[in-house]
Amino acid sequence: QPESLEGKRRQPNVLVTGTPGTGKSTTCEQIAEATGLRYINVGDLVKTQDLHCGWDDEFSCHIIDEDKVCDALEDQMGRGGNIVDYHGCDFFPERWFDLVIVLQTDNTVLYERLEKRQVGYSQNKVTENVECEIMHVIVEEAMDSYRQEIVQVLPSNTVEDLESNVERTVQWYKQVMCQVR
Ligand code: DAT
Repeated sequence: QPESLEGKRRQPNVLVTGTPGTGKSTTCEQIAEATGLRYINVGDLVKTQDLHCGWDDEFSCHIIDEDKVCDALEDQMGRGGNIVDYHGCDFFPERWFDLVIVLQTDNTVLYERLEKRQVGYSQNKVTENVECEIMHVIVEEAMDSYRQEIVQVLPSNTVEDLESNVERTVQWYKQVMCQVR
């Protein structure tokens, strides 16, 4: 547990990362609801604020402009009180986050979730994402980018997992807020 928050923040910032389909947005929404943390979906932000630098034909998606994203979020992150959702984590400033959660899903479960996803989610993308999960790409990225003490790798296979992940994060938040006050 951090004894004080980085910089001048009066509330913590939490990052929830993981392969697409592991449950980041569902988890973030529930934590935001219970804590009052502001939910920031970086993928949506890239679209609504045009924070991209081109189009990737192979995967039919925008190529994120990481510098623009960091500039757009800097002030807000400096104030604290945010929960950030993105399927990558190596380009955010390390100092932004007090807790980094990496969600993990068994590949058969993940495959089914991604197959069910919005029409137009190509087979290419489903396979790519399941492989990303099997290779532990995001877990390793998080381990390489943040202090081990603040990284929590949590299973997200079942509704019980979801509830438990939300509950433990809400408890962490309450404890941090007691220490800050
Ligand atoms: P992400 O934001 O990581 O792409 P999501 O929150 O949109 O993922 O979840 C993908 C789908 O899986 C969605 O229909 C909700 C469901 N889901 C998420 N976490 C789950 C869990 N722990 N158990 C069962 N279903 C889950």
